[in-house]
Amino acid sequence: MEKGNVLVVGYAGVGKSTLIRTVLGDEAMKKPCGGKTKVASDFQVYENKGISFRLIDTVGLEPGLFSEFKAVNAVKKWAGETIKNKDDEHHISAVWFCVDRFTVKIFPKTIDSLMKAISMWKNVPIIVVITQSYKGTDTKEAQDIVEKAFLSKNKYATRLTEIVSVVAKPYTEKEGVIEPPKGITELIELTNSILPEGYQAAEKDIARYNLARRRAMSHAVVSAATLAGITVGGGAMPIADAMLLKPTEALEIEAISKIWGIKKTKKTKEFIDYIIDIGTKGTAGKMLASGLKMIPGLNLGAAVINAFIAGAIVFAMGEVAAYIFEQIYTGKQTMDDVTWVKEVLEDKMAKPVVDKVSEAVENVPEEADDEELQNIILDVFTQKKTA
Ligand SMILES: Nc1nc2c(ncn2[C@@H]2O[C@H](COP(=O)(O)OP(=O)(O)OP(=O)(O)O)[C@@H](O)[C@H]2O)c(=O)[nH]1
Ligand SMILES: [Mg+2]
Repeated sequence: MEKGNVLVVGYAGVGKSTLIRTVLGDEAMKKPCGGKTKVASDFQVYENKGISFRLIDTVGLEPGLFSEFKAVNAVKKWAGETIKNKDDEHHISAVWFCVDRFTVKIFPKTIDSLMKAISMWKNVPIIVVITQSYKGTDTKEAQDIVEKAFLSKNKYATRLTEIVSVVAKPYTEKEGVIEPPKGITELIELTNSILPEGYQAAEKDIARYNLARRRAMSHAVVSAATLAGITVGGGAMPIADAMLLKPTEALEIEAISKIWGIKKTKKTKEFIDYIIDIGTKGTAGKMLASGLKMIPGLNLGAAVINAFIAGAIVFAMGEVAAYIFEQIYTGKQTMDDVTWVKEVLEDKMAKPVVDKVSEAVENVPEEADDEELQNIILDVFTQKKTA
């Protein structure tokens, strides 16, 4: 299948590589694809076979140096070679210009040099991506600044396709509130829609791809929450008191619900509370507690073990919540009937936690720090059973 190429540019540290990783997935980042051309260190080309465009990650420079945008010049060469060869594998179909909440302030001053840097691609549509658009940052103001800058010159105005605000990676606030990724599936749909016809993926393929992205973004939230759970568990006894993890789980599940487009209403709040209740003091929570207590030789006095168990519980709770929201998102289940939720929590949360903890607990190093515990948990839960 022919693919479009999207050139991703922006100043150093605004979040280009982080965004690309979330859009294409961890797997895609392991092996850049340069085609036949030797890829320069100033830029890398990545792809995921599930989506209709490649992303070209460039090394950002400090603001003010756009006229010497080395990486873009390297991409120019890469693209230019094949124009001569009449091969449009290296054709640039769109530009994502990334700015964050700091660099957006100088955007009006730098737009000329930006446009000059990409002047080789005259009619290529531009999407401005406002990265790291966390809660509390004035997204509207940032978008206005960008829009005004483009409207200031006629020849720029026609190039701006859209301004999209994103969070590419979960962002944990001081109070433990996790802000989930946002704007990613919209950016993917939008980019696909502006590719030349014939490159565009069908709607159902985009939907399938975005479903996988939502899963991956949920998983990223679960990883962040697991780390928070480990911290809580290191200072307390999660088996003796399942309620200790309730706040962490509530923040985790709320963040995941946003990824699946679950609106914040009274009904959804009750639904989330129900999940937490079943998983803590309800049937699944009880199964979990008694199962853990029966694991032979489990030293519940050790802080590292408690931290491990707490992390495992938060991990499994999050994965199950992601599964539950996916069922609702895809229309396979509803929030009206909740008996299925109870079963899912028993089968996919309580049982696996007991199994995995009994399987892995012996190998938890006594001096493991929180990050090590997090990695062990991610490993044991994502491992396929060998038996
Ligand atoms: N939590 C969170 N961190 C982010 C996000 N975007 C970027 N960051 C962080 O910001 C830092 C810079 O991000 P990069 O993706 O490396 O930025 P870049 O634009 O590729 O930078 P250069 O390659 O130097 O041009 C990293 O520490 C990222 O983890 C985001 O959406 N959420
Ligand atoms: Mg980078």
